[in-house]
Amino acid sequence: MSIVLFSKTPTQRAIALIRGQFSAGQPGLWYEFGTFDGLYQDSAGTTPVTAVTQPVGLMLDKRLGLVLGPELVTNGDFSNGTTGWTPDAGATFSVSAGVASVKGIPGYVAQSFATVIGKSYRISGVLKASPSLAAFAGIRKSDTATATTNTVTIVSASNPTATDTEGSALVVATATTTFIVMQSNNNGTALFDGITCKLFDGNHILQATAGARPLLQESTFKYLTFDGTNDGMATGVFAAGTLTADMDCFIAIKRNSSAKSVLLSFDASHHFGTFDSAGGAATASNGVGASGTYLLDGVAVPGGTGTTQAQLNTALIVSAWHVLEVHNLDLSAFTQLKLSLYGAGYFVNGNIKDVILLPAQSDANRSVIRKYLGSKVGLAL
Ligand SMILES: [Ca+2]
Ligand SMILES: [Ca+2]
Repeated sequence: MSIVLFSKTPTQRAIALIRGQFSAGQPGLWYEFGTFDGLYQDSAGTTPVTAVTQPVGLMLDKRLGLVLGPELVTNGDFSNGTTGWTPDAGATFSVSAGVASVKGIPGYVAQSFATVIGKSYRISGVLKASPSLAAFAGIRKSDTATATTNTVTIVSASNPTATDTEGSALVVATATTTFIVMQSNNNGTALFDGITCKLFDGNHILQATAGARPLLQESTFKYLTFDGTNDGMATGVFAAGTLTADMDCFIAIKRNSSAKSVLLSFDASHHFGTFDSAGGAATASNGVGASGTYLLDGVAVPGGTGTTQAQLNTALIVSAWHVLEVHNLDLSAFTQLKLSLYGAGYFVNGNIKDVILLPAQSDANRSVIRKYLGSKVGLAL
């Protein structure tokens, strides 16, 4: 009998450290793409990324472990008849053999539950093969029982007669009460089953416009390429204070041109990671507290707490990978985080690898995270 002791590699130790910093649900985000895991071509999370050169419409925040929460829908499998579901005045609603039937001109049958604005939820459902034609039938997320506000279609068809169709989408809650609505138009009878909704917590980041999605590329390692024209992504809107007043951000980046750009922003007056050769005395962090300090590959960028856009531009040499750090950011006023979406003239022309935003760390921890990101882009830091 022998005992084998496994010692962790530096990468394993770094991943364990990062996970540990989020183990109690701490604020921040962690976009990590050593694999295709957590990347989707569309913004609803329907089509996974399966090859390099594909667009990335949704990138999941891995900081909370990508764990689904408990089921929020009552009787979504209709095993308990019509329990939990409420038809509007125009709907004929019944359940038979565990399948819901909705008819109307139009008819709506809804269920609501509490949600947190800005948090992401995974909603799925099946539009069953149905007995009669309908101009539209589907399952939708909405802020109202008749699907009038902030509506997202999970699955739908115009003539749902032939086959079962399953739909699934990641949606961001836009109200404290969210409705799931089964709808059938034009007096068609539509059949539904298997409706579920679970919290999928994290600051997932997305781009709804196909032409503005970064592309996944690979050269030794995987990274995202932003075209400098319109590519960028944004999280859902969350409450101020969700991100806190003392945070550190780590990004591996390789610029493909010296064009001015903004890495991360909330609005015109709240941004950081801003580099611009003509930026003069304008600070590289704007509206995010006075104490943010920049390091590049572990070396302080000149300017101290007042690093300017021109100083950051000079430090971030084009066509080379760097690990950029910003320490002690005050992000408490942010209600959204945009990656390369500050606006016209400021899109990132370059490659971005992992992004980690977390509560401010000790210098020892910062060193571990820096070396980890560096190792992923071929830098020995
Ligand atoms: Ca059923
Ligand atoms: Ca583009």
